[in-house]
Amino acid sequence: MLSRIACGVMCVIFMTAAEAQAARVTASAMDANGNVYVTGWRAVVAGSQWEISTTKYDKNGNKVWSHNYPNSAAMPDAESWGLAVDPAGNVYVAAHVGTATDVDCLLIKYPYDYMQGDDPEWVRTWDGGYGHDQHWTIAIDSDGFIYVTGYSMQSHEGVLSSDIVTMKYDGAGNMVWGAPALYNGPANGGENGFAIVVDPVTKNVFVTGRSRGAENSLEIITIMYDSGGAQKWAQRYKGPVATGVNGGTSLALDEAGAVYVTGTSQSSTGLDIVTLKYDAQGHQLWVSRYDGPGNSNDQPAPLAGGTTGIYNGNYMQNNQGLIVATEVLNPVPELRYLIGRVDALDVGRGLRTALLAKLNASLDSLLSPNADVRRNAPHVLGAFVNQMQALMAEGQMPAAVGRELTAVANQIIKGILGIGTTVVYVTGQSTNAAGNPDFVTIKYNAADGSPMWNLPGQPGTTPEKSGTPANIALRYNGPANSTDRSWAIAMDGDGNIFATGPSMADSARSVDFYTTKYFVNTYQPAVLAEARYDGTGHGIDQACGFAMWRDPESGRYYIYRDASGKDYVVVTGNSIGTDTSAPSTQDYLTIAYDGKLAQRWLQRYYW
Ligand SMILES: [Ca+2]
Ligand SMILES: [Ca+2]
Ligand SMILES: [Ca+2]
Ligand SMILES: [Ca+2]
Repeated sequence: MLSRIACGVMCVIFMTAAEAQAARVTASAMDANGNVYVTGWRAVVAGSQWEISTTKYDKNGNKVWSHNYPNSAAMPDAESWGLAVDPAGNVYVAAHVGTATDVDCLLIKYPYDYMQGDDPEWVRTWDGGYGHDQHWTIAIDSDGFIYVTGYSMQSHEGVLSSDIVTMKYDGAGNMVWGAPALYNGPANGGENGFAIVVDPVTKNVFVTGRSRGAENSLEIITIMYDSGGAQKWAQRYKGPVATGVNGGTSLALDEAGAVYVTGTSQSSTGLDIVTLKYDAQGHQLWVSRYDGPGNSNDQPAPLAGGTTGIYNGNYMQNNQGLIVATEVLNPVPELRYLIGRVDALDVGRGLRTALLAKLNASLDSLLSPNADVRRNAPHVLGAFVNQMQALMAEGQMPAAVGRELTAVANQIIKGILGIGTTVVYVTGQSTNAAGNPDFVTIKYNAADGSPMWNLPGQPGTTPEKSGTPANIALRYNGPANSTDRSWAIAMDGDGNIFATGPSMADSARSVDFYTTKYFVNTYQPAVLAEARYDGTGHGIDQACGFAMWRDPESGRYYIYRDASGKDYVVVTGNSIGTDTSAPSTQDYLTIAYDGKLAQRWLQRYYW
């Protein structure tokens, strides 16, 4: 048996036989020289034996090496789920290996100078002693320590259920914490760790995932361990439905050590995308829910809704659904945007004229060639803020409008002064008014969780409804008005955002890779470039994530940019090739695009 999400004794999700024949890309990364590493797993014998396959390409797309593990009939169940490269170029693959009744956590190290035909430098397995144990994902720090999380079956009061299991290894393969950290929830039910990050300064470790709650709900669980593996806090979020399905899927840290989590959360009308902020001490600072225009299912990437019938975990690259960044707003175009908003306000003409006079005076100051005049721009804009607040206090300005426009003006003032704002980007899929899922990307202010975009009248949205303004999100509904799912988000060195995932094209080519680039540091974001890829078999082609480079200082992941300034937007996923006989129904596909999403190279890996 293969590829399960254990969520306790009550639910274990298994793949269908048809899926079991296929291969899956599950993780990828890039090193400091632009080399690309891709891992996944494939059927050796259709339906009964699988092995892990990991490949290195150089930045021009030439295959450097490939290694399969273990190709053993005695251990027929081997699947990888995470890949990370340390600053020295050593490559680690997080996985599981075993039999239908007992798989164990597996970690493989390929050294930086690994050559085709070599054995891995080391292989470590860990057996919790009660059946299935597996790593879902991996993180790395600048000192070369490796962190993995996943689940481990454990015995609680004589009943077996899964706990979150988190481990720290050094580069020599020693388990640093002595024993893995296990988290068991209050219900002695099923727990899963889906994403992990490490604070680059404190080396505190953050894990998010899913945990069974007291009312049989599935809840978002977020845990912090210190650098020695001691659990410092664990916070749960169960959402508005008592027995709801919730799960954390991605997380990231800001420079103050606060942690942001995105996940799936059930509401009375389906699933919502939920984003949470906790400070470093574990206090929940805000929660922001997104319910799309279809008022139905909305989920961040990757999907973790195992009990809802829309589980797509086999296609995921873990922890690619959320980005935290610090940005400085460009004040001139944003001030023009604010002028347009105020000009459209339904207030008295005299009042509108007075507000616009302050904004236009501020814009004139900003554009002045005289430095002394330019310095006056924030003060004039401050007078606008003061007048807005007075109008709100007097009841002459609707509070929601006044608050939003005041927030915009304050952001522009920060932009003029060169002060950065920490923001959060979340991507996923969201049901539109026609009832099918679209790509969705949302930007929040990290200070309070308020949305930062305004996109009225975009295709696929409905008028603003209570709770979620429809116009806060960038959406993409593909040409078939069918299924489009954003499964990963990435940022380049200029702060532009990329999203990728599967998108339905038409009946002749089915689902394609769809990748898009957005200009985002603005109140009205725009599409900069798009790319669609149909495989050679013209079947289902599913992009599952980006191969990204980890900045060793910040610990954050970015689109790779080489020394000459060229971007490498590398997308990996699964694609139907021309050989459709089992077990080779699907190929690994890796595409490298340039910064304009023109294809640099493409590698199809099949057997
Ligand atoms: Ca085991
Ligand atoms: Ca919803
Ligand atoms: Ca759609
Ligand atoms: Ca296709």
